[in-house]
Amino acid sequence: MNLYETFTARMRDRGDADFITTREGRRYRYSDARSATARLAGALIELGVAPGDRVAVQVEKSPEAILLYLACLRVGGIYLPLNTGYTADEIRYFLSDAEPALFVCRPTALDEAREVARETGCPAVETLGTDADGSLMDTAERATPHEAIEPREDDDLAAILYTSGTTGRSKGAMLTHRNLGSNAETLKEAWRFTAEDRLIHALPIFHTHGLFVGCNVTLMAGSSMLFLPRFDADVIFEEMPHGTVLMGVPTFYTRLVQDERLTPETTANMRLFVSGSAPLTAETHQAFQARTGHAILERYGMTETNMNLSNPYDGERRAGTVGMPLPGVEYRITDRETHESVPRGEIGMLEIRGPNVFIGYWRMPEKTREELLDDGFFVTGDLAMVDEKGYVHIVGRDKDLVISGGYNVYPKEVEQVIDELEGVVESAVIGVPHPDFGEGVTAVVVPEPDAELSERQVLGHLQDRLAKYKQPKRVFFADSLPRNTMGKVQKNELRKRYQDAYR
Ligand code: MLC
Ligand code: AMP
Repeated sequence: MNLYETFTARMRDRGDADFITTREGRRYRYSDARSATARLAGALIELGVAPGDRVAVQVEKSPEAILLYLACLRVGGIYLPLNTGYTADEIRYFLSDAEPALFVCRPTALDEAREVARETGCPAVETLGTDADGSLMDTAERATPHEAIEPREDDDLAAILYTSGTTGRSKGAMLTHRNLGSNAETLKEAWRFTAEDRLIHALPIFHTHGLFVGCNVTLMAGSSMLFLPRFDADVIFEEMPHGTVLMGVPTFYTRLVQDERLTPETTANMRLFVSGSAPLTAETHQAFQARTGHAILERYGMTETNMNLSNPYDGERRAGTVGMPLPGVEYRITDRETHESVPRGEIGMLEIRGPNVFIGYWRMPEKTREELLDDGFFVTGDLAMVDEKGYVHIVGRDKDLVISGGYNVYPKEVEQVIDELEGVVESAVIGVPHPDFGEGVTAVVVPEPDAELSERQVLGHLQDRLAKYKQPKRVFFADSLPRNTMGKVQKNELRKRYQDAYR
């Protein structure tokens, strides 16, 4: 069934209730959202989007961007959101790989977007601004509203989300209507979402966390969301008395606990704080609880799988753990080579199976086979162990990945760009403890003997090539990189060497 059809039932029930509001006084009731979505669906059809077509979207956060996502579902399109931090170089790859029928960009980026679209053969480019403006909105205004909902099978694609790969090439995770619908329904129940809830939404809406966890759960429950352009502690404190739930990456919580305004009184109206996308330290969990009486609910997910494990709503939320499998989700902790389960309490590879697990990487059958096993389990690349009470601990990663402020950065991708710079022999990119972002992207560069390379030059070279969050916070120089007997760079050694870089 088309996921939009499931949402429509909620929209009908909720009629005049708020769906999305903003601090600037913008307001979409559920009934407004339905009609705006029909107009946007009419525009998509007029622009040539047919069922199964990809719609690539790189726009700033706005209520209309969510309506566009819904309109895309409605016409049977495949929504492809892109981080606003991606550079033209990065976008070129996504468009050439996904071959969208339409690219929706920011009004200020139109010239660049047209150029990239021309190079990659994308037939249509429209704009969407943050004030219900842009050419897409103009087209929607004129278009005949499209009231029908395109029939879809459970396994038809609803979205493709790109996630960087260890080889440096991003992979498009193919998510179906069933994947998104089942997870939203499960989370609504598990976290007790109701029509009374008001989510303070401060995450970006181009990744799983802000888009699917935040918005799909809201839609499933018929709740409302306050849409904030970004995380800003001052605004969060102003809004908590009017909100009930906050979803954030650990950086949200480390910033909040440093703020003296965090008290039982300022959080009294809130019923739930959820954390995910990166590890929340036990210290932050405990400090938050001591200051507010609220135990943050930590959960674990991935682009490929939506949400898998969650601490309980009722019962102990154990600091430093990601809880237990959500209903319908299975996990096992295995030996990396054999995929046999390891004895309880031992560390192994975390594998996940369930209706939430994606169906593969877009046009990458081999990559898909490596990570999605024949028996349906997905190999996450995360190392885990289960404790005596059945709570799962994520203890490390078997993949070369840095998570900075909840954004994934694959070192390989950054290293490849650094290595192109003249005077560089080779480089290694690592994550080391960072007080704000959890891990700080850090580069270690080996220059040619007579090259005069500076940190500034290396960063300057990356400036227009990689999104800001992927750029190293520091660049160090070394005569050589430590290697094991197989010739592999020993990143553990480097992480130890630079562990105090941000302290
Ligand atoms: C911003 N900067 C970052 C950064 N965010 N650098 C590294 N890592 C980040 N995450 C840059 C800015 O460009 C700026 O550079 C400088 O760092 C300081 O910025 P800031 O003003 O302090 O950042 P802010 O806007 O407050 O953003 C920080 C943040 C944000 C943590 C609030 O990054 C954020 O909202 N992250 C959420 C990511 C997310 O949604 N992840 C979910 C993925 S889905 P300069 O030089 O210009 O000053 C997923 C699955 C799952 O993982 O399980 O959920
Ligand atoms: P992404 O590919 O952006 O979806 O990021 C998924 C990765 O984020 C997972 O594979 C984990 O490494 C990490 N992650 C998500 N939630 C948690 C969590 N609660 N604790 C530790 N790591 C997490």
